Amino acid sequence: MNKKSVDISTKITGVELETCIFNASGPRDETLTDLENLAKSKSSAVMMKSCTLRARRGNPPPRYANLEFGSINSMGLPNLGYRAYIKFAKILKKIYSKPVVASISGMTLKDNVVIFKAFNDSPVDVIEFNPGSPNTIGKPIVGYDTQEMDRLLDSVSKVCKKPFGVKLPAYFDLVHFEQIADVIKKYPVKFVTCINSVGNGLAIDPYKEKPLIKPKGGLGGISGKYIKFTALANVRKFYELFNGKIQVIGVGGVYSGIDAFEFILAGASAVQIGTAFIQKGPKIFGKVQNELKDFMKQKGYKKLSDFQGKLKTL
Ligand code: RRO
Repeated sequence: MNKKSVDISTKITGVELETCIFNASGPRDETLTDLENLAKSKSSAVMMKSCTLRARRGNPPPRYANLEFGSINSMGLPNLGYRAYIKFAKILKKIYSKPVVASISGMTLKDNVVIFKAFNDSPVDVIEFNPGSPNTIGKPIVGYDTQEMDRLLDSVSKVCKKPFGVKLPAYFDLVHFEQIADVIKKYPVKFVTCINSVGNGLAIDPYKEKPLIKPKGGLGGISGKYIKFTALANVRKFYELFNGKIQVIGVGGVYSGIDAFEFILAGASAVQIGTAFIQKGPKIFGKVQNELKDFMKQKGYKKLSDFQGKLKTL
């Protein structure tokens, strides 16, 4: 069996992806140049930066730092405003053949409704709703408030005509998985993406005796290898709770094909790459895809469904 005969294609909300590996919303996906670079890379979709009603400059720098095993950020949702991403999607769809995913992160319920409506008339294939950045100053993480999530999903479900999913923060308590899954199940949510960065970590430079990033006294979202195990647990729990009715996309600390394999084994239908894309550049997508194919080949697996969700018990 050569590598070609190993198929790592997938479908998200019925949209076909040549491989199950693409970029996470956030890193290097804010400008048209960024997005064209993603379209030219081996990322199997072009995921765009979370957008708001109006353009935002985000938090003051330094607002991102690489760490030994990942990163910390408090970008504060810098983006060009949703109209720019509708324009970019049109350009991308004209020139490149890849699925384009919009990420919507309105600051209020009303903003989200306006933005979702506007994307109905855009060529984006899928929408990932990001209701909870950990870094907007003065705002709690929405994903931790089930009532607010319910209100938001109710409103956007009523207006959205595209297939959409929800990007979730990390949960750490089994009761919280069940509570949020029960809310999500009420709506036509097609997938959840687990997980956003783990909010409000603090990285310190011991020599300067200062935090590494400036906003919020140094508190920011932790990503990369530090959060892989939390991400895997979140993928697994939601995979079990949704029973195949809602897909799960995994993200958090994917640097290798074996990382991706673990996410799919836990139940993910696709895997996104965030911090590793910042740190390694676009070559990370091909590297993870090739390593995943090699590992599957070693195991005698030919397609993702041979092992997806089939984590064994001890
Ligand atoms: O822009 C950000 O600060 C940001 C967002 Br919107 C998010 O969803 N997750 C994150 O770690 N940073």
